[in-house]
Amino acid sequence: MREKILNDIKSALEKGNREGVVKHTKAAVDAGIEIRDILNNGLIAGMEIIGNKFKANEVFIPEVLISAKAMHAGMSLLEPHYVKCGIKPIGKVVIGTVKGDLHDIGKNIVSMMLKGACFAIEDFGIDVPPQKFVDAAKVGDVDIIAMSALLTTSMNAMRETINALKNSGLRDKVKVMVGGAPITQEFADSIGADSYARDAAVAVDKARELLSKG
Ligand code: B12
Repeated sequence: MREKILNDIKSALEKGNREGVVKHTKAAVDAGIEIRDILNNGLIAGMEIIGNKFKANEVFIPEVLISAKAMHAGMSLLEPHYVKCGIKPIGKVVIGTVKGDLHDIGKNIVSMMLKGACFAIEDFGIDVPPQKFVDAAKVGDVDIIAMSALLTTSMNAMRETINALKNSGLRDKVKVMVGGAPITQEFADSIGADSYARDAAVAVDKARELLSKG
C-alpha cells in the first residue's frame, strides 16, 4: 500500500502530472504514511528521476519546469503537517537562493522543515543579490542567513555575500548556513560559512546547533 502510493507520486511527478501528484500526495497523507516518508520517498525521489533524465538529455527544461510546479503543489499539501508551533519562534532565519540561480525546490524544503522546527522564516525567494542579505542582517533580529545554490556557477555568490557581510561590519552579527547539491563542507569552510547541511533534516539540526552557540 505504502509502496504503491509512493510509486504513484513518483510517476505522476515524472510525467509532470500536477493533478496526479496532488491526488496521490493527499492519498498518502490520508493513509497515514509519515510526512517525511512522503517527502523523501515520494516527491524528492520523483524529482531525482527527472534530474537523471535531464542529465541524460531525455527530458528538457520545459518538462522539468512542469514537474517542478507539480512538486510545489505536492509540497504545499505537506507543509501544514510540519508547521505546528507555538507563538514564539526559537530563532529567525532569512533564506534565499543566491544571485544567478533560479532553483528553489530544495530551498523551499529547507524553509518548510525549519518552519516545522519553529523557526521564523523570511524567504527572499530566488536570485537574491548579496546586498539583500546584508540589508536583512542590518535589521538586527536575524539569527541565521541561509543560502541555497544548485549551480556551480552560482556558488561563488555565497562567497560574495559573506564578503559583503564582512565589509559591512555585520559578519559577527549573524550565522551563515549554506547548502544545495554542489555545496560541500570543504566549500563551506573555504568561504567562511558557519555551517553546511547536505539535506533539509540535517539543516534543522545544524540551525539549532548554531543558535545554541549564540
Ligand atoms: C528542477 C531543476 C531545474 C528547474 C528549477 C525549477 C525550480 N523551481 O527549482 C529549471 C527548469 C528552472 C532549471 C533550470 C536550469 N538548470 Co536545473 N535542475 C533541476 C533539477 C532537475 C532538480 C533540482 C531539484 O529541485 N532537486 C530536488 C531538491 C529537493 O534537491 P536540492 O535542491 O539539492 O535540495 C536539497 C539539498 O541540496 C539541501 N539544500 C538545498 N538548498 C539548501 C540550502 C541550505 C541553507 C541548506 C542547509 C541545505 C540546502 O536540502 C534540500 C532538501 O533535502 C537538477 C538536477 C539535480 N539532480 O539536482 C537540475 C540542475 C541543478 N540544473 C542544472 C542546469 C545546468 C540548469 C540550467 C543552467 C539549464 C539551462 N541550460 O538553462 C538552468 C539554470 C537556471 C538558473 N539560472 O538557475 C544542472 C546544474 C549543473 C551544475 N553543476 O551547475 C543540474 C544539476 C542538472 C544537470 N545534471 O545538468 N533546473
